[in-house]
Amino acid sequence: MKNKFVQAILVIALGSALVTSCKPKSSGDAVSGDAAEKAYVAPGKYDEFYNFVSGGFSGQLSVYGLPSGRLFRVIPVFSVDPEKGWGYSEETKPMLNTSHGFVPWDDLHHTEMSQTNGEVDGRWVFGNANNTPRIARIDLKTFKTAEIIELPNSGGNHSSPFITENTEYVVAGTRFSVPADYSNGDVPINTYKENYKGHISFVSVDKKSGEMDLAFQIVTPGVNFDLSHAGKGKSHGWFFFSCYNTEQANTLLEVNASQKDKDFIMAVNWKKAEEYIKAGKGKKQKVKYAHNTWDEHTHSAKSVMKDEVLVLDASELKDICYMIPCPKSPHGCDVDPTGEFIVGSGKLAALIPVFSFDKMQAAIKGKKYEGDYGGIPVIKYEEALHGEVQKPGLGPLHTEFDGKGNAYTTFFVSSEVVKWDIKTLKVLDRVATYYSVGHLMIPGGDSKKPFGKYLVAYNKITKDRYLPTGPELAQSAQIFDISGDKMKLILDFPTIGEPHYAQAAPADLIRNNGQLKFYKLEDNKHPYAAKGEKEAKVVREGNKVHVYMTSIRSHFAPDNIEGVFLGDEVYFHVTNLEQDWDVPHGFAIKGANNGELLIMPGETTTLKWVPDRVGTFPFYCTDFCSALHQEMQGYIRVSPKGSNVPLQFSLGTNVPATK
Ligand code: RUQ
Ligand code: CUA
Repeated sequence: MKNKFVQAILVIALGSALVTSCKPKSSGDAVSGDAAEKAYVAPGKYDEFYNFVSGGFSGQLSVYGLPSGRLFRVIPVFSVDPEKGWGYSEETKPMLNTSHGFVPWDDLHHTEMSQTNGEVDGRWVFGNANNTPRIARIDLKTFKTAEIIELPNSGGNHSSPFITENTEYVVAGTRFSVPADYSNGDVPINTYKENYKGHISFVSVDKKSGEMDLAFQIVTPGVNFDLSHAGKGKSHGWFFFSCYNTEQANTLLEVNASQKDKDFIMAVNWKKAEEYIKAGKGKKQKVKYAHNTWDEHTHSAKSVMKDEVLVLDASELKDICYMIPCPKSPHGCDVDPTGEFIVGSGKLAALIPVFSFDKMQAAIKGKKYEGDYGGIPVIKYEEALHGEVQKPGLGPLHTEFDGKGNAYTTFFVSSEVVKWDIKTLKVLDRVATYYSVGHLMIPGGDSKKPFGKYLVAYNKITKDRYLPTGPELAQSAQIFDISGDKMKLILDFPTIGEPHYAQAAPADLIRNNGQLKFYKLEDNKHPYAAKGEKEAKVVREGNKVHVYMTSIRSHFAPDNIEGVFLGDEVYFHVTNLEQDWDVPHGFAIKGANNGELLIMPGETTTLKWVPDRVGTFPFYCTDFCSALHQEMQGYIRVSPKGSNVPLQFSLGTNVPATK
């Protein structure tokens, strides 16, 4: 064992010398003459692909065009967003509700698009919240977060949100094993081995509506689940999770969780798990988690607290989980388009193991085990192994596929992307990234049908690549043309937040898939909607004042309001009466400490305003909507409590003056 480790270090040292010596001095050297042309999308022309890129610690998702790298939109997911009023309007606040209360900001790592028959179908993108474990579904008809479900029994929801080939499930594995929510968590930390458990969650997705439901969880020994991918084709029905810290350390993991030569990839037979659930083998456990849904008709979110989950025990039901040894602290866990090959990227390994689904099945049949891990059978390494990619680079993290038999793996330490042949395991090409690449993405590159053509590397460090911006520098993406034998760098562009995983789909698949242009006013079921200026009014209920307001180019109705008193809570329910594409109105009122609103055509959105002083306060539209946008304004008068100013409102006429 020792010898092997020394050998590995030698390989690493040698590899690193090789890699650094052949790194080009600057990007200029690496870009070929026709690169600019390949990434050039002429003004007024559309990109070929939509690219959905995780914002990491920004909690958001950004939408770029490929190959231009142009940024189209940032979608708030696990975040409030002042650009969209998300998390500021009364209607959107429940989307960010959790069993811990309102969480305005989380860490979104991975994105995954919905699939049909293993192919990207352009309906939804899913994203994970790492910190307070949640999964979000973003609707690609509206580019809006439509649903968020919290995951109990989890911590650091990292191996998520990966999906099965017909989007039957979106799956999540806990990064931190913790005492289950349904057990006593008040235990000494050094009792990790006895008391800490892993849970992986299977969240079902309704075929039509996309609505998610926590179908069941599987409890496993305490380890860190890192990443995962579903089987496809022949391996449909299985899910693969990389795990590290199989040492079960609870302190100084950088040393203590790097002891073993091999950790595991856990293979889960989820079809079998489904059978056990049907047979009533799931235990109902008391937990607490939020399920938040957005309603397109009320233009409002609702948050429901759930209190139960079905849990299957992997150590009791011997044929749902199997461990495959995998060197060494594996991170990425990627399945090739045929579903036969499973690639484990050991962060500390000097090779990449590639496992064979067929061999793994034969090993299970023949019981070729080397014992068990916490009651889960451990398949012998060689019995599941297709082969190893030798000397690929340093610090492999993630792998994607081009659908032509090639795999592309990122190397964080040696800062490169390496192309290799899945069958022969021969390295075919390598290209430097600037710098320290994490994830990579090929459009459809984790599906059955990759679109190939481009590869995007998402880099953690940019150092000298852009104009500096103080202590924090831009993160970046780099686009490579992979249509030929050699990868060619064609463009760099900065990203928002820290990019982790990304997805991409042909533009037409999303653009021509019933994308919404505006909300139909007649379908608006918001309880405070005013669907025409005649319905505009102001209603007092105790100390609550509800303003049913409309906006249309270029005025609000009403635009003069009197009879509001100090101590009142004022709710501006603003309905945008426009029925045309790309005509939002905004709403802002002086002193509001809850941000502003942006209201889409046909939508009703509410800003809560609690005046803190007597006086007259202007409000105005914040979105440049017409030539008379600057005229789109109004006033509200706030009088002392108990004053005799009657409640009045108007537009275009003067209400009788009250002193
Ligand atoms: S993890 S590098 Cu969440 Cu690889 Cu991003
Ligand atoms: Cu409405 Cu500017």
